[in-house]
Amino acid sequence: LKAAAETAAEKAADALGVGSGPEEGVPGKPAPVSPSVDEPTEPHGPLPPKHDQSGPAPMSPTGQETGATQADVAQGGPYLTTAQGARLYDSDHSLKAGARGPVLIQDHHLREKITHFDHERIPERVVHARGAAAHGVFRGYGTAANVTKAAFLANGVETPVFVRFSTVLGSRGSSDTVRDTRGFATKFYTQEGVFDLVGNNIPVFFIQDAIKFPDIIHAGKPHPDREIPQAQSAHDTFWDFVTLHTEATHHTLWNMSDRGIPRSYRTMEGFGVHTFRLVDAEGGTTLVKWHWKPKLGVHSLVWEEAQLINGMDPDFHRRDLADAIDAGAFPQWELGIQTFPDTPDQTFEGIDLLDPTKIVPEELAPVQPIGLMTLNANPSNYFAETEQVAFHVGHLVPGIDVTDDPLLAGRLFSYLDTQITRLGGPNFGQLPINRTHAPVNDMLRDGMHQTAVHRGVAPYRPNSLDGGCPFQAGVDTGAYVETPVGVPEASKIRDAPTSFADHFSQPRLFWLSMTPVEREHIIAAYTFELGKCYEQSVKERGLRALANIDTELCAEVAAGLGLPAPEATEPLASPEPSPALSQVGQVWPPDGRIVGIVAGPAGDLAGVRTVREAVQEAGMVPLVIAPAGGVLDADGDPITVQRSYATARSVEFDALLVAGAPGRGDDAYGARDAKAGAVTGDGDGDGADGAGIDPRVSLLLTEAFRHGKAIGGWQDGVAALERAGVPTSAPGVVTGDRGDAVLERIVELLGAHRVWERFPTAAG
Ligand code: HDE
Repeated sequence: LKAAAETAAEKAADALGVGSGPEEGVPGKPAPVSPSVDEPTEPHGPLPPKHDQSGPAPMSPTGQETGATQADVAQGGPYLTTAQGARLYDSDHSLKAGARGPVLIQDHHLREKITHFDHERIPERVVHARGAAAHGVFRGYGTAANVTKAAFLANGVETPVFVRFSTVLGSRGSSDTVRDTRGFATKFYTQEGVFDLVGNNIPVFFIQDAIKFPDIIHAGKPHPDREIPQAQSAHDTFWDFVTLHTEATHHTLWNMSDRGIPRSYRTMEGFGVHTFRLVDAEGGTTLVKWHWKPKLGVHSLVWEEAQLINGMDPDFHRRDLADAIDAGAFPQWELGIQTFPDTPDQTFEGIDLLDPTKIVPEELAPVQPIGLMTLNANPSNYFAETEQVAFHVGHLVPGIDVTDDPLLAGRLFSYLDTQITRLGGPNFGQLPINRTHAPVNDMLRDGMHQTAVHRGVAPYRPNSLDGGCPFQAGVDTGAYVETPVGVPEASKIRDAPTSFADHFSQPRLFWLSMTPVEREHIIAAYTFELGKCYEQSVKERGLRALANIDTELCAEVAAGLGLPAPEATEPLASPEPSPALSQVGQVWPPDGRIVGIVAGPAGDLAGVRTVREAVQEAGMVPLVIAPAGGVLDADGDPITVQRSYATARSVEFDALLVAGAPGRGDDAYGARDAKAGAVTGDGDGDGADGAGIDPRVSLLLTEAFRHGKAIGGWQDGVAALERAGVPTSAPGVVTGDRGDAVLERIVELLGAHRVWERFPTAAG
């Protein structure tokens, strides 16, 4: 058959006058333009895996060695086969009765290929559908040893982790930079079993009782009739619910703050939200709240930027995470705990620790670092890893226990339940990404997608036929050892504790802890979101909730909506502000920041080269922007252009430097623009064309200015900034004669993330 196919191919090749390789000669296929992009014709072994897969053989779910390596189980080998391993000689044509005849049902390969394809999708997560993930390692500091016996937290112990970040409301294909809460879920593959810390980037939740979860999610998701808007909270049903159900006020306020639009997954905090209970080796208990603190600081986008990115690059956060890891800029977070005595009332300084709408300010209970997480590898396959990973708040290890938070109780049920629908049965724990690294010896049997070949005859306890195996661990080494917490004598009741009725004191604490610029952003966000509602009654109720947070906040939003500001219905509390809640005022390392360098074919190219190297040395990413792609080549030492005027947009950069920006009509645009008779400059490419500046450069720079980004220019670049309409004497605009000196000041400015003095602006 192969010989016949080759002969036919050769004939066709002759007819087309192309080479005689079997693929080249397929009738109708045009001759390849360049040999470098031609489809290979010789079978060869699998390409080396992109990421190291040479690790130890995966264990079977029963803890037995499979003998396979990761590379074996991945796709590989020189020849295409069926699912059963039979080699295929043609996967491009279905079997027909004659070339123009009907397709035959006996074509097994056709049916297998199409049937498998038909079933490629699984239901997306009902919430947190869109996510991005990475592998990494967690290293314990040992500082939690006095409060928990969890082995992975001991000093120096390294534990593999897999982290999935997500938005909550949007579908799998929605945009990354929408205003929403972000999921921050970590799977620790500890030696004592899997521990999942399934948290968010906001420390409080909309509801206090799990029974309200379908309500808040139905309200936030697109309207059931038209299925719009996608991945948005700016619509009537969301605001209808959160203004009627005022325990949602605190979480909503965080969403309306800059926390709702993070700059990057790498610059988000993470929170376990609920209070958990840690158990030490003697059985002593401590209540804790989990915190992830990013080494790069907590940074956000501004709203206009977020909206632009949704169009320019809807994968912005996903790309940012993967690019950083590929480039070796491994993101890191410290895991920390706030600890509270495990008293019978489970409150701390008057704050109910079982109420998930409340935080404990860090000034009252400092976050104590207990370990460091580094994300150092991207997933090899999105579906197998990021889509199929199954987190569960109930995946606990010895030394970590839950509390009676009623929201947590509902989650303990929900996460297991949801995987059964999503992953098609109860054996999802056997999927490679979900497999524990501890030996498994359970008595769970059979079910859909069972891949274990269990041995033994007695999957029940007690038994004698399997020698009584397996045995139970003692309480000192077992997980799920209950802490004997007293349950108050009570009647069955559908109610909540009275402390849960306080819905406004902590939103006020958050508001009072914000700096003026952060408050401006919050006012703008409420004005936008309530302004997008159609129902007058919803807007008015929104204002009534704001009146109970702060008079100024309410008055400003009311003014923006053109409505009267209502009076507060509850006395305004006077809590001590918590500076730790603000994102402004601290200095952070510039690592991984993206610096755009606008340059033309003329001007100070030596300076561009020096600046580019200095940016790299400072741990940041330089991207050279020029009128067209290719290289800038002044004196035989070419500088690669990474972004052209057509592909550069300000939202990608944290700071911009300008060495020169030629005007339209300059040679640098190439023949196309010259032919189009574009506005001419003086044509010398020095960036000093009197005729003006390319509107795309002007947009690039003025947007960056509006968004509070550091901007610098030197030599010809100073004139270019002026022509673009950037006020060179404004805060955060640095000019000078030498690029390296300008860069030094830009790095200092990046430490504050943005030039906050430039706000408020229309972009807020
Ligand atoms: Fe979730 N949540 N949740 N949630 N949640 C899910 O589980 C649920 C809550 C969080 O990247 C689902 O596997 C209920 C709080 C994250 O795979 C589902 C309640 C917090 C993720 C579910 C909550 C979270 C989920 C959907 C109220 C922060 C994504 C798919 C009682 C502490 C995990 C899935 C990933 C996912 C239920 C509230 C965080 C349906 C019932 C509070 C980060 O089981």
